[in-house]
Amino acid sequence: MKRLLLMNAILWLFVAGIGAQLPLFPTPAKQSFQRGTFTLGKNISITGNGGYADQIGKEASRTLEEFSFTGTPSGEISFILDTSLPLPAEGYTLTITGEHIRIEASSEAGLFYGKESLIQLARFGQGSIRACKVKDAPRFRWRGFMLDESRHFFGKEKVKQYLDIMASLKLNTFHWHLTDEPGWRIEIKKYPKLTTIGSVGNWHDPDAPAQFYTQEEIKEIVAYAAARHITIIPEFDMPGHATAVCRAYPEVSGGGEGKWEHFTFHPCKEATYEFISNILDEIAQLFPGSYIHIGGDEVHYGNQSWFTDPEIQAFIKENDLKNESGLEHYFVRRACDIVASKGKKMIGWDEVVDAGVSPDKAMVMWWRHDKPSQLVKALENGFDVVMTPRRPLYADFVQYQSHKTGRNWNGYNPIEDIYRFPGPIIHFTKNFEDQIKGMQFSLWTERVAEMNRLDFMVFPRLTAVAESAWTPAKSKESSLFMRKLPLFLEYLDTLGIYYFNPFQPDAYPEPGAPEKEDILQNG
Ligand code: TNX
Repeated sequence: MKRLLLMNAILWLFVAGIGAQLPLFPTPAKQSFQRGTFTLGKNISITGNGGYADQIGKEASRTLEEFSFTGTPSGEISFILDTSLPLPAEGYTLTITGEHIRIEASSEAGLFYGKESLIQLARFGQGSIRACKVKDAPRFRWRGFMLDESRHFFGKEKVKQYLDIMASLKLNTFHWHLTDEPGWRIEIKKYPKLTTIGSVGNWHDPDAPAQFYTQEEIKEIVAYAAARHITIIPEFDMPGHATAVCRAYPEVSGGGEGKWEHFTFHPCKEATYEFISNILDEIAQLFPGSYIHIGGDEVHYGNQSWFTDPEIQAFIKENDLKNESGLEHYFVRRACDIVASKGKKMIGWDEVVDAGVSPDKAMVMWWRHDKPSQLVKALENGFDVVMTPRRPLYADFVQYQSHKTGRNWNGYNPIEDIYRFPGPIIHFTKNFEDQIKGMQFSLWTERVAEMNRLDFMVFPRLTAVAESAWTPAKSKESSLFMRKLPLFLEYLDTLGIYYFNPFQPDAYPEPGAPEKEDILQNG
């Protein structure tokens, strides 16, 4: 209660002066004010020009009803979908006068985003919207968020809530990290032990009861995302980070040592590739998007037995693979071909740049911020790239100097650094702009066990990610963004999200923080 009152007081101060800008997150490419105000109210007339435009009109109507504005509407709202309009993919225009609101787009996604902008203007304007013109389209095609549910599992309701907020922020890609050392999180009919054995445990407790998504739940979530123009990219991490799988089916395990026991797939057995292919058959069916992420990262953590196993060593010689890295690359090429055989394109972490896969069949996620050379190499080799460098785009890094739990690498990831991105590294991408597909905020959950800690690491930094991914550099201005941010924080309050408040950094305790510091430094 106290928190709410305080927030309201702060809000009042800010609403009074968010400046000459619309309360939109992300900031649109172009906005201008006109004379007049549109008043929303009961039984407002909303029309569409048929098909999807009618459907979107109904969705808008439902949401506006929920706001229960009591005034008399000053005019009507129309949604127009017209493929001949000269608007870019996902773009829209929004024209608001005292008498009408018109939203136009040449694509369904564009019309949807026009509707999301209208809803924000209505919500933050509390029923009255200044007359304005918005012409909007995204800077990047891939605007993503990744959630690791292997280390800790959060479940369907939380994922749906995040998909709702992502849609509001015009983020369009949810990368779902469903497999890793502690747990396998997706039902595969052909291999039931993946869930009866592989789903048991989490990062903190190897005996935690099995948690996973059934195929029915996956379908439900995929459809929920699709209705919000969000594509879900599943990740099945291999040949490393495969511990949960190998625990369930030791016959495909390639060993590992100590803490990293069973970390890798066996890279030489045909049975391994058959097993992976069968799993990918089911995954490809469940996820209609054109990409499947196969990981490919950090194999060296647990491939010790590759160096000593006589069968593996003989395989390296017979196939002229030179050494264990050559073998790793062979594995990635095989995985890439399997993914291609399912009619999909592979995505891999930036290690796969060295594997010799064709850029026609694979896309790269650049994550090692300390190796910009790997980004450049990916681009020079013709790969499309999504940028999610640890700094500033890993959400498991702390966001404030006094925070005690999370990662740090010669610094941390405050919201300001995310807002500036990709400014500081953009010179590396010069002349390769077409290959930069976008960016992603990635949340690894080794140190995220509770829901409120999850929220705290994601919000409000995700609003800055959305702005960096959507808004053209010339329309971004961090001081203006920070001035309107309290409005979004108030919205998060209504959703019960426990966010970090950059305006009162010490006011709310960091959730899940142990007595003693748990910071992973530079590693
Ligand atoms: C590196 S990023 C990993 C993850 C960890 C993360 C922690 C990547 C491709 N691998 O397995 O969870 O760091 O920040």
